[in-house]
Amino acid sequence: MSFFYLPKELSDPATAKFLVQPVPYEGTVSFLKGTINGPDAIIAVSNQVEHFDEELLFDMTQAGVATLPSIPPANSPDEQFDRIYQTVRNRNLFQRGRIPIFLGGEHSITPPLVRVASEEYKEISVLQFDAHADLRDSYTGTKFSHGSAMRRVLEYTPNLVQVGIRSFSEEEFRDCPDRVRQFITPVLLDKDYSFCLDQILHKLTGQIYITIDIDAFDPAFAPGTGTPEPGGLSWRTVTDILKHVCAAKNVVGIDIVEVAPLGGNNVITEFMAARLAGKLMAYNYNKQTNCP
Ligand SMILES: [Mn+2]
Repeated sequence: MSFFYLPKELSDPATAKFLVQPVPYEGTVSFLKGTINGPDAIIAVSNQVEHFDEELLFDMTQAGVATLPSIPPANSPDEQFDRIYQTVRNRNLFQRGRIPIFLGGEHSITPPLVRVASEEYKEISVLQFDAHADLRDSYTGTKFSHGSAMRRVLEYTPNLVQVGIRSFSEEEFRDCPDRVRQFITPVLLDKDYSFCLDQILHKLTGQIYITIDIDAFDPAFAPGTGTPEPGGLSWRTVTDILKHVCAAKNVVGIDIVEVAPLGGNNVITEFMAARLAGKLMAYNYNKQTNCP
């Protein structure tokens, strides 16, 4: 199945601007399972998402959207890291002029992706949307845990901007005081949105990688995730930030992680993830903040 169920001429990996790469994985999940089913569920509902962007008023699939074969889950967290790193390098997914969109899977898929991006592009920044800081040095016995994802990312770039954070441990607070001070929390966004937006744009370098943990959203909007945290972001806040960031920066890669489908008729979370992928295509294909 291909994202948006597009015809061959619009979904050719040789020419498409956007490369959708499924990464089903839940090797280190600490609470509710299901992220291994995330990519298939997101692609399954993508058939119901309009290609015509309602803000920018054009069809984002004109640029081409290819869907690549899944990276199969490995047996251990360190094998998984190597497998993602090698596959993404071999498939040359971080090519200039093209944007890979990785669908997770748990958040531990992000560090090997940022590693490849940091080798391809100098001075990249990472923009993270998440409820959790993910800055523990290790979690549940592995350095490659979803709870350590951003701590590993810092090994490839010091430029990390964290938005939506509302849950972190004493260790994360103590060991990373500078970064804790830089959290763009949901409360801060409510209080002074334009200040937050300026801070985000100011702290990011020109080339950015975007990682979106679906639990950054309020669980009312995204209930299908492993560790739902109250007090989260809204669709309109996240998409407005993304619209400004994509207009001002060069986005080199994107991941959307931690979607754990609830099953049955509740497709809210995977539908939002599919819609978010489409929005990111639109914002990166046609860069503008002033919409008609
Ligand atoms: Mn999270």
